[in-house]
Amino acid sequence: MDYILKRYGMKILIIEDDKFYSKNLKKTIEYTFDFKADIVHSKEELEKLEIKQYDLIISDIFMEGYDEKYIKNFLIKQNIPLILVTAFPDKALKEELSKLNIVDFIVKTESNQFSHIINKLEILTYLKNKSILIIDDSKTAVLINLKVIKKCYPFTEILTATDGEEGLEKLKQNPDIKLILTDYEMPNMNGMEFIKKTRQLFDSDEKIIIALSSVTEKFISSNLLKIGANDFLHKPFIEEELMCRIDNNIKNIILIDKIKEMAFRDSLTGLYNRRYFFDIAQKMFLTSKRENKSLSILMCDIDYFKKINDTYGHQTGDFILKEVANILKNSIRKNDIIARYGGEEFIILLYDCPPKFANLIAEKIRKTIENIEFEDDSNNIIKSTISIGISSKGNSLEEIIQDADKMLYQAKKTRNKVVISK
Ligand code: GH3
Ligand code: MG
Ligand code: MG
Ligand code: MG
Repeated sequence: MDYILKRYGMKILIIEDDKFYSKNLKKTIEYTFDFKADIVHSKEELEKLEIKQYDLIISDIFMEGYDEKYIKNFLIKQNIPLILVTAFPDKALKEELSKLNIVDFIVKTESNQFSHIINKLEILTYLKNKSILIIDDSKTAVLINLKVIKKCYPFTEILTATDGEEGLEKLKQNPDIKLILTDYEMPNMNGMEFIKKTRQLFDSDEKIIIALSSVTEKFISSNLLKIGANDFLHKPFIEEELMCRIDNNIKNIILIDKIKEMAFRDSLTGLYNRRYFFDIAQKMFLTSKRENKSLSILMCDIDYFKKINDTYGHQTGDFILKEVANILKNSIRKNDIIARYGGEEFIILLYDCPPKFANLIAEKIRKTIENIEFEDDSNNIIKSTISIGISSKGNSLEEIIQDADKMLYQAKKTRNKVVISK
């Protein structure tokens, strides 16, 4: 779910003779992603360039003194993932190009001219550092799928399995798997069983399953979809159709992830919001009881924050909130959770952390904030402090939070202070 915050840098080369179009495409790509894009306008410029530095090429097919033969002879040999853009798609050209090692072939349209390219880049980026699992008992079928995926998703790792049992094993061992292509008829565990078992572990927005089968038996496709496949494709299929189905499913997941981000996170600080905190904190509380692990709650409140707003303005107030949020986030471990509890209040759950150790962490946070000088856009140097209440006592999460809140109230009597429940 963190992918939206973590864009991966890529270096892109745009080959395009239309100067206006290419300039706008470069701007749109660099604005949308954390990518760097360079442009070349001619074959001569291109051949002078160190092409190996690019991760991806987006190229027009027809340019002055440069045609599709050139693509075959020069661009393909570079072995860099290549997206072709053209205003004139025709069947012969498409068939010719489909034999070549090209990621995708995008049609330039009048309206929304970059949306197809941006969409494609978003999909490729999403699948970067993720894996695709292919499950099929037929070696030939695996090879066909492998070829399409290698070509169309060049930044994604591919895993294979020969039946549902092995597929399930691979799925458990590799948390990076995001998409699964599974055959239906297989020995040991067939596609239907595999999907059923997978859905007991993962929702359809966690792992995308596309079922593939040549079986003509009635209701197989609808049964596979009903048991939990996200999509179904009848074999044999054309390569481009498989790619389109994968793209569509990934596009849906990207949207769902964006909605989740909006629902779970505070937009100013990027931390979880209060509602989501309660969701996961409740689960962690129950786990801590079961595993007999200690758990501490820290209630943190910035001191005299209203004064910062009144003195330097609301914008500077926002800036301080973000900076403090970062300090807090960087002070905790991976298994801990932090959320924005209210205006200038933050809540932290320290998992498997006895009160004594929680006290050390809170003191460290308090000192860090006390010693830091924040500098805003108008070069004002601002100092701030924070008060923290800690508790591990209570029969429910709510009781612990209430107790931590009481301790915060105590701390607020002097401010810049940590008070722990005794
Ligand atoms: P104390 O030391 O007692 O905690 O005093 P305080 O001024 O920090 O606390 P108080 O509750 O009186 O004021 C909190 C202020 O935080 C008031 C509110 O306008 C401000 N605030 C809340 N949310 C935001 C925000 O998102 N951005 C900014 N800039 N200010 C915010
Ligand atoms: Mg089979
Ligand atoms: Mg407050
Ligand atoms: Mg305050």
